[in-house]
Amino acid sequence: MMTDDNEIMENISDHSDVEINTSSAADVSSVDGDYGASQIQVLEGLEAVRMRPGMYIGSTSERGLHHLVYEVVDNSIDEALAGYCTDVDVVIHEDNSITVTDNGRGIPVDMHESGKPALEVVLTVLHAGGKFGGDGYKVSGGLHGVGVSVVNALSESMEVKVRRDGKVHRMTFERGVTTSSMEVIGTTEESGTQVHFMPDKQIFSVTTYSFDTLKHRLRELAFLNQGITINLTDERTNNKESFHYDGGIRSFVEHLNRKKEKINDDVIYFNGTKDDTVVEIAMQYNDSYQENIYSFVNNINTEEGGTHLAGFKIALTRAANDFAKKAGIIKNNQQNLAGEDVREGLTCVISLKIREPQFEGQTKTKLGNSEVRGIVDAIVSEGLSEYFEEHPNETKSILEKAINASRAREAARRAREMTRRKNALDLSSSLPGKLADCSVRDPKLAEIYIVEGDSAGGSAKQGRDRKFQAILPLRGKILNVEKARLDRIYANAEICTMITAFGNGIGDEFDISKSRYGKIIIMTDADVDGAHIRTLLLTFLYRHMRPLIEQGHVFIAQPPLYQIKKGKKHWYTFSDDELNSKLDEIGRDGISVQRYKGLGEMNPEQLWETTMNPETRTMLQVGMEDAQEADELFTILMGDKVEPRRQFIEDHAKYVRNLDI
Ligand code: 0RA
Repeated sequence: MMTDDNEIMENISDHSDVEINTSSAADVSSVDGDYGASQIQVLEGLEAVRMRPGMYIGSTSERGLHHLVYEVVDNSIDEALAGYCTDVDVVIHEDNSITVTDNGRGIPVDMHESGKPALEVVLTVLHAGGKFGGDGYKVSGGLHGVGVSVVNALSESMEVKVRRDGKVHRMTFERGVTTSSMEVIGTTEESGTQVHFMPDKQIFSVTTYSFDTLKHRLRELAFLNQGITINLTDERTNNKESFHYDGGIRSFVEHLNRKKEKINDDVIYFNGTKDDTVVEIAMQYNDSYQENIYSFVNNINTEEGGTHLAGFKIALTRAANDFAKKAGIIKNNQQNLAGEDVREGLTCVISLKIREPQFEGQTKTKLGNSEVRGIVDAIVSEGLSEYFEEHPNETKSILEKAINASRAREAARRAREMTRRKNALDLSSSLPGKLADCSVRDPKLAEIYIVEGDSAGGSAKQGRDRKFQAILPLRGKILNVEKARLDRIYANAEICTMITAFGNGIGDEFDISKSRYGKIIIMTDADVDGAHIRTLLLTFLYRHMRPLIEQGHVFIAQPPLYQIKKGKKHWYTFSDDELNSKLDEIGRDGISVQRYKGLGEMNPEQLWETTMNPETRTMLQVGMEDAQEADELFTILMGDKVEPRRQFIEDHAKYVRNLDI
């Protein structure tokens, strides 16, 4: 381990000069040693972390496991923000332990008033980190706000090496308890901290690190902290990534838009500081109809928005209208552009560094500081009006797009009103005629099958349990909403049918409490056309009824591919592999195998038995772990290639077997 660690250390400290001091008498105090009062208190502190790890790192599953790495890296980023650190290395070792190395100042090693080295206090006392630091911007202590001592408490073993004051210091721990006190193991001219830890298998239900998960967050951190270099190495696979962006969040926006057709070629960027609040904004329009705004406060993704986002939106809408009027692009008697018009096709990253963030909301990712709204508003107003003045061509394209969006919004409103009026006049048509509804009215119990084609619809209607299963057959392919604005969406019969059947409305009017069904189950043929229709449906749900997916209401039915018959017995299999292994289990004599080409080939009983009966069916539940990636994928998905689509559905849906048992 020593050699490995030093090698890593050397990667970032070019002239390191480590002397291993083999003669130093290591003062190893074991767990069984005697404690002073303060030591007992320390143990109690970290014991609390081990008793209720979820309270400190959110969860003990995959998320929490990865959070350990972020917690350490956040401390390195703090050093970078304070101007002392340029490089951070993260290594996933073969045994799924982690090493984080930085070239910051190093955790302080001088004696603390408690008579222990500061290093030991930082690693063994909850929330001790802050006591030693200056008063700069801090990102550590962010979302869960816990510090490296929590990582220590939740690690089977931890080894920390600190280069500071000309020496290399070392300390080791097990489950938060000191196993060897601080010793000097060499001299150095560099500074920095290296933490090696093995997550505790007694605590975590998952102990395998995901390269992609770490990669995603570390890349994001490199975008958000311009100039820093973050290296990620996976020794299990020899995978390596290095992130360094001189463009900071400008590069972030370029990255997010890399697969899109741009409206303004160069990313719009401005920044400003007021009352210690540092604001940075990068934005670029693309030709899609989606709005993608990511906001961060002290590197934390404020998914629930907050005052900074509100300030940005107000300023953008106002600046766009002011300029459009001044330039005569909209006349004084014409309606103003709405916020959503000006945000159509916008990709934007807002990043704030602030001294005392107040996080609110369900997931504590909503910024509450009220003074921030005005600060962001002022900086955006000034930055944008300057940009508009200086870039007339780009501004013209951006405003033209907003005006088109505004026209489409008007047309959609008229279409919506027409639909409403029609429904009000003709009560019998308030639910679509093609819908075979269920009798139960409790949405928790009710489910709706969206079925491809009238013939499969017929089998499903006969095979279902009409008490709680509704069937809605769709004819042909639905509109690709990725390439359409709301006005065209409202004009599409298949989509209107679904909107009415689901009961929620769409877009801004979407209301999850109006759901008529607790489960929306997409049932299409197991062929290319079926996959396409399924993707179109998922795209529609993702773009316009996202909470249904986020809250786990959307499922994909899994009809079998084969029926195997032998005498009076029969079996179903869902893949070629399963077919072959089944045939190896039961033998191939006197066997007949039927391959289903479509749902329509199954009779109602078979469809019920294999695909619809909650006791026996298998379904995929559609989940959205990461909005950024999902958005990108939905863009890719609507291309012409079938394979990435299939892969997407496999990656983003998890199997749920016999759901209701
Ligand atoms: C306490 C105080 C200071 C820095 C750190 C902790 C620190 C912790 C970690 C964890 C990983 N890398 C780290 N780098 C620094 C402030 C140091 C000072 O004021 O000199």
